[in-house]
Amino acid sequence: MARRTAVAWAALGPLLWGCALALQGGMLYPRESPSRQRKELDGLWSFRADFSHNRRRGFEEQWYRRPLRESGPTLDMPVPSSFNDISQDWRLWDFVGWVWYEREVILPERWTQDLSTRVVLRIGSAHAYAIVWVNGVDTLEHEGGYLPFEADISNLVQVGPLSSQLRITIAINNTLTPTTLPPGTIQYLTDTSKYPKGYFVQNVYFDFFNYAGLQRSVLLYTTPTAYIDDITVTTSVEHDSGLVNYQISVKGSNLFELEVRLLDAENKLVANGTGTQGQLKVPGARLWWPYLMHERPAYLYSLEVRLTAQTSLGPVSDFYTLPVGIRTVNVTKSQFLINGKPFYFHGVNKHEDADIRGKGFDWPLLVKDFNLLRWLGANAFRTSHYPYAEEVLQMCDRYGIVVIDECPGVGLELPQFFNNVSLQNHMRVMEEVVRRDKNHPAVVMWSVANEPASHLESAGYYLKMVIAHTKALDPSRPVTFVTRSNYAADKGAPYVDVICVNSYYSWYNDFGHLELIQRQLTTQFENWYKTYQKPIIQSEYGAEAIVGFHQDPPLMFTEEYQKSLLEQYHVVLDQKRRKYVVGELIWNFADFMTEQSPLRVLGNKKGVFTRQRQPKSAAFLLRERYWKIANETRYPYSIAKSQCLENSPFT
Ligand code: GCB
Repeated sequence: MARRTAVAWAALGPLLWGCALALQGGMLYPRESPSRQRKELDGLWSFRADFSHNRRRGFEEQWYRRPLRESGPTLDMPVPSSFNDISQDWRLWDFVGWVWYEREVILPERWTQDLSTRVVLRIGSAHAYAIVWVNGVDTLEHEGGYLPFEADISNLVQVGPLSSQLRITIAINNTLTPTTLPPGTIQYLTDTSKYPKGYFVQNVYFDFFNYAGLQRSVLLYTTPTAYIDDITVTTSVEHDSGLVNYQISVKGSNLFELEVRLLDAENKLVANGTGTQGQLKVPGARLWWPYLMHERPAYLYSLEVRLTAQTSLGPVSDFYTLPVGIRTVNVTKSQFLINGKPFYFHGVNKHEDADIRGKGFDWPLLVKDFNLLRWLGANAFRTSHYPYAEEVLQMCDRYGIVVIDECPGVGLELPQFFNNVSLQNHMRVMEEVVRRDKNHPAVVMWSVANEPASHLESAGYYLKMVIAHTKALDPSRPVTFVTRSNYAADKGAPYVDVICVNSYYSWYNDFGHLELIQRQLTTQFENWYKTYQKPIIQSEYGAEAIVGFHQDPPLMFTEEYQKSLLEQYHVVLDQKRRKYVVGELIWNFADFMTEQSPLRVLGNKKGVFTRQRQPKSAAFLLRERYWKIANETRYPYSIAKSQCLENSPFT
């Protein structure tokens, strides 16, 4: 029965995409091509936080109208980075309200003179609400951090001889409200014996520091005025052929031709087509396999799209190349299948934060993290608790690291967060996530939320709607949310494809009683499976360890306790993974910053690596385990390799 369901799903894959809800406008990653140029605006920006009483002085004095330095003092602020940890001004650490960024840019002459060039300003993310002015003109607004937004600014830059000088001003507000994602509340403290007049704090309902600012790259790029706006690719496998279904949207012309070529990794043409949609057949296709699941993981083809279009200024051409991995994803009652083979997630949960850059995107950190993931033998992670930078997903595609892509639906703890405005917003955010990440073979499942109050009736309806919407947007991937509710109370679980459950036995309950874990975890799995008969992922488990703290027999917060707790979980995971448990994701890959609280010592210390990416004892335990599991689950099966625990195993 289970097998039949999986096969039916696979067969429907290509058809289903045709029925997917149409998304308005594309959000293709800005790549250079013969018709497209990029200009990165990373580096130092001018910066000012608006400390005025109502935080609105910047608007009252219209700081965007002239260079920021003319309206008051500015700080140097690196982009990308969070602003919180950069300055010695302590007020910036947990500043709430509007901050202002500004950068002056000189554009290449062709961009401003050639009217068949379209100039786009793209902001990788601005947490949490942003307003953008170009040369003082209100150009763009966006709600929500962690996702890109952009505007065509051609008509602002193609206006005269001096137009090559550009001033970009971005005001960003990090206030979270009951309807933002994640939600938050502002609390005014009115007891004047304790607090000055107008004193307020921002309450968040999640366990990571609310870093803010321009945390990903800002860039300008060009396309011709008629251009490839979006490409959607889904893949399936028929016998030994790979099928690549594509759909392309073009803007700026109705008179155009599209040529599509699929090249293998050696640049050899393997299939081609024309028009806005079609199917490319690749006989003997090499599949995209996860890291360690197969000897040759992460094979990528390139889909080259060439547009030739008529415009009022004459003919133009546009080129875009999209990496494509051919793979299938299916879920049965007890298995998660990639390319028809059972896949076991042995991986981590991450955060994007590290050091003084906060959540600022950083190439050395990215590469280090991927080296550590491979060292660990991790084949997967969840983007807890928000979508990560696009460059992260590109690395996952290339390295074969499987991703559960989570939206910023974290901290949905209070009943008032499940209202209609929030729901509409949540659905819009899922549209943005799917629009951005739909073509990554590494992304195998969407997660719409982390630990919402899913025992509430209102949450049940809310989750049902968000999940249904996400499935309508992308029928090719399973959808989940991560729960910590009791199996009998959870109102959202009926709608997910995979049960993702978090538990912290012998950490948040029965402190120190490691001997209870096996009993409690076994009960947890059995109850969930009995009730839903769906595959289960242990989506979080772990314990805090402060690096260098030791005690034997183990006590909480020591490296020994963290290790022993993991070992207890592993006993049960080993029993259940042969049945219906399809994954384990440790909480957390690395220590990370949180708000200050008596429960946190300079942040959350559940990392198996420190915030500086050095291993704790638990990292070695996990490494041995993950390589062992990899050896057992590899396809096609080959004898365990002794070199697995060497430095460059299995490439
Ligand atoms: C959780 C949350 C995660 C926290 C973690 C903890 O359940 O999903 O965001 O950081 O527990 O360490 O408490």
